[in-house]
Amino acid sequence: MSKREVPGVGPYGGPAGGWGALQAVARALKHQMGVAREATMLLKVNQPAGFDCPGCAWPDPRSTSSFEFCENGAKAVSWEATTKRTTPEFFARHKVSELWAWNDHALEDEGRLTHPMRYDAQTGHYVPVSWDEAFERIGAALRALPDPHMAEFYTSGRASNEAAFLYQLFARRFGTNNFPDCSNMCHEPTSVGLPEAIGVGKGTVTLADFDHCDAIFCIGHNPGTNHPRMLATLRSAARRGAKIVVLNPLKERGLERFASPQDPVEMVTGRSTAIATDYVQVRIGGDVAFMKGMMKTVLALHRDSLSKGGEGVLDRAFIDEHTEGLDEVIADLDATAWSDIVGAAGIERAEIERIGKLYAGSKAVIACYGMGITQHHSGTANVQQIVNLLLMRGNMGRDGAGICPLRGHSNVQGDRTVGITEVPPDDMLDSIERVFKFAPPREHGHGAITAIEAMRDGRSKALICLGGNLPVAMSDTQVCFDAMRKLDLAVHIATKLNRSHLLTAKETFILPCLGRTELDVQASGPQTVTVEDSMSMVHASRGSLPPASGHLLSEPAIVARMAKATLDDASLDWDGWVADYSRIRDLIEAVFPQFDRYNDRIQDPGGFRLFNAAAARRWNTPGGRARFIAH
Ligand SMILES: Nc1nc2c(c(=O)[nH]1)N[C@H]1C(S)=C(S)[C@@H](COP(=O)(O)OP(=O)(O)OC[C@H]3O[C@@H](n4cnc5c(=O)[nH]c(N)nc54)[C@H](O)[C@@H]3O)O[C@H]1N2
Ligand SMILES: Nc1nc2c(c(=O)[nH]1)N[C@H]1C(S)=C(S)[C@@H](COP(=O)(O)OP(=O)(O)OC[C@H]3O[C@@H](n4cnc5c(=O)[nH]c(N)nc54)[C@H](O)[C@@H]3O)O[C@H]1N2
Ligand SMILES: [Mo]
Repeated sequence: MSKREVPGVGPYGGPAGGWGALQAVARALKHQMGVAREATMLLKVNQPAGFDCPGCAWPDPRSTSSFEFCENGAKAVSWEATTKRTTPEFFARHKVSELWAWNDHALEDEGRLTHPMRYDAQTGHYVPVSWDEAFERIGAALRALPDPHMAEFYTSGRASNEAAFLYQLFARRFGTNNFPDCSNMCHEPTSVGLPEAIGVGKGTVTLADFDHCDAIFCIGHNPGTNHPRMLATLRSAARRGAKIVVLNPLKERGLERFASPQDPVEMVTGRSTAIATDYVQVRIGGDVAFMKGMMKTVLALHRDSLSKGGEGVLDRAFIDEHTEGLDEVIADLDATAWSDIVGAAGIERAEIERIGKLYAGSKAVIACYGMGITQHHSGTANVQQIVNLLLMRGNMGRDGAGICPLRGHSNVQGDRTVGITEVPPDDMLDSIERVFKFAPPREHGHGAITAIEAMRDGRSKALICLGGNLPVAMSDTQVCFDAMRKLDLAVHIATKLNRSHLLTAKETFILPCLGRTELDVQASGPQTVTVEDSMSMVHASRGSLPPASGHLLSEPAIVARMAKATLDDASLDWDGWVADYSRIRDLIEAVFPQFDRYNDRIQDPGGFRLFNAAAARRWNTPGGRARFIAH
């Protein structure tokens, strides 16, 4: 491979974190916010009485110290709490066709949207519109569709549980399960692969498990830029001597060395902590093969031990009581030649065996993974191979062990939990029917890809976006852009301007909403929302900044008013629910029993953990057992 020079990019020898990170934060803050605002703001991130950081979905330590934020969290907060504004005057100055030539960063960097806007095709500008008129026109356009399945309800993973729940209720009452979701582009192999294997589509570990494991596998994710608070967790695991094994084709600096900005000694002395004890530069797409080599090694060790009268290396008691399918996997391992494994993994046999032995010699192992695993053709196989590896040694559902998918957006997991899914399970629909006394649609709806296809082919004519930047986030952007331009109705509930908003339909609206950092006052007073992190912890989030503009509505309020303007069902008390979000939580609890005593339990600053059957070694699979699945 030849090296290509990239202007401004060179080798970096320092650790991740440290002063470099703090300087970057300082620059971002100066660029986006006044000086007084930022300091108080950052002290409230991920604090028991503050708001949930919109930066990522890594959980918060229970005993949150003076501050718990990171370089990227600070940037994400300042990006939302910026003092810059995208006003009606801005839209009067710039035609949509002119804005199209701006880059994506420049569009968002104009700052927070301040007024509801409607696209005016005559002039090519966005023009202000009153909330009443916007909702009336949106409702009329939705009602005019010949079939409810011609509307798509997209969710980006930042919406709170409360907003997302009202949103799915609105769409299902309207008559469709069309819920394309950012999760379709992100952890879909987790949502599909994990339930088949262990009966739940979520990770099984808690933050405390990281204190008890003796090895952590970091497979295809990059905490240095994407979930930097995880580096503090990895750092303390490294310091107590846990092995940290990285599988990644690229050397990611944050996985090599980290200087904690929260550690005075490291900051003053310039020292840092080594993170990875073993860094394996596996070939792109070579993970299934590499792990197969590890499993082959574990099996060989097991047989060797048995032949010498030992107990073996496989966790037989766990396997016998809790799993099925190991025989097929063993047959597959025996039938696979090392030369094929080495070729596909791009790693020498001796090195694979060394890591296999390290795994076999560890008592409690956590496997973390991200987009390097999921964003592949073989994503589901990748995820299930990680499960196979863990099950061999009973590394599931006990202290210090389990699987840890690193979710992306800060509430992408919560949104799914409260019903944002195009493939709704029957028991959820039954509950909705029981609680709300209407028959929700049963047929499966569109995910992100099928939604775009339907828009491209003219089968879908309306798109509502609860945040996000759908056509830009999807691959095949040109197809998505063309599809967006064929719509009758496009509605964007957003904090900032982005390219999606410039792909105008016959009727197009930008509806500006409050962000996480902002005070949300409704009829009953200031409101709290709730979110769920990567480890199934649900907790409260309350903003405190004055809203970016006096014209903003909250996401639950926007969804509710859209629903009211569209549906003809007086039994749904949209106004009452928005007046007091604890009533929305009561509804969530009524539909999803795992939210039992929801409003009580979020009084605890750390929140509560949703029951995770696999973590309790209860397997919601057809056979009632965790499944080895050969790949
Ligand atoms: N600052 C910032 N933070 C974010 C986001 C953001 O936009 N900005 N987005 C959030 C979201 S939505 C998400 S999903 C997460 C994503 O966070 P990550 O899951 O960390 O995703 P990537 O940045 O895509 O990193 C993928 C890693 O996998 C490696 N990789 C690539 N191919 C392979 C392979 O075949 N095998 C293995 N083993 N590794 C491979 C790459 O080298 C890279 O290190 O970040 C979240 N955090
Ligand atoms: N090329 C490329 N494409 C990718 C990825 C990649 O790494 N590379 N990653 C994929 C992944 S993992 C994901 S998860 C998707 C993400 O896809 P999306 O979630 O659709 O995209 P984002 O860029 O995160 O959305 C940013 C927009 O969300 C809006 N926003 C921000 N905060 C809020 C809020 O609090 N409320 C509301 N209503 N709106 C808000 C702002 O208007 C902002 O412009 O992209 C996928 N696509
Ligand atoms: Mo993501």
